Amino acid sequence: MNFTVLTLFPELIENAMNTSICKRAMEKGYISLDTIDIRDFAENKNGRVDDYTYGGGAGMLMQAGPVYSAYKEACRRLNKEKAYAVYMTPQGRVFDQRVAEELAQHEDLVIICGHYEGIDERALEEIGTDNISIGDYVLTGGEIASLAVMDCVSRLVPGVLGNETSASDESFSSEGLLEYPQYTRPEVWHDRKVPDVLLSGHHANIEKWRHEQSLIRTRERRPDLLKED
Ligand code: 6GU
Repeated sequence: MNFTVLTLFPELIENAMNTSICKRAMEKGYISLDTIDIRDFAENKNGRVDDYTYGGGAGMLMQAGPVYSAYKEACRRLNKEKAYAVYMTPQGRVFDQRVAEELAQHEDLVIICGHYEGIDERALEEIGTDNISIGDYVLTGGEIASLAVMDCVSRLVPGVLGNETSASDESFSSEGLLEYPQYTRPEVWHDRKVPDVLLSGHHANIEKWRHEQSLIRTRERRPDLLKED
């Protein structure tokens, strides 16, 4: 999986991705990250990439030219005529595990992070972006949202997690249930004991208990997940 992020804050993206599992995945070559600073494609001498909106109203908009030039540069680096592009916007389809699995099928993802009040619509139309939101709230820019998407997609790339079962066992697995509670040593902590069944060594009973706990937990915390879709 090759991520290319178009952003005004390339350092934020690089720093966040150079941590933990994503860092190791890059070192091992399972994923790669390239950032393109949209400001490098400013069409004036002072490096501005925003301007007032036609029709008036508050706030500035990112201009079509610099965003489109940055996208073409991404395509050039990827040796592709048209690379799959995702625009991070609260107006997009809401990101979930299913969208993550879909995005993980692409070899290259160009992720566009907007700022100010957004991006001139013509650039987005010309590129033909897939529009993605990470939830119904508003962030100041697409960068933090892009990091959530890249982190989530990365752990679906074969090899990244090492242990192949751990991605599918977790919350939002194919069964759509939350994960069961887990425990590690010590056996007793603050007078709280690890459930006996987990110490029994009886694997069928352990599996049954875990499935029951998943159901209880989902019913309590996310009853919406139990509704048929
Ligand atoms: Cl993708 N971008 C911004 N700016 N705000 C958001 C978002 C994205 N998803 C939820 N809120």
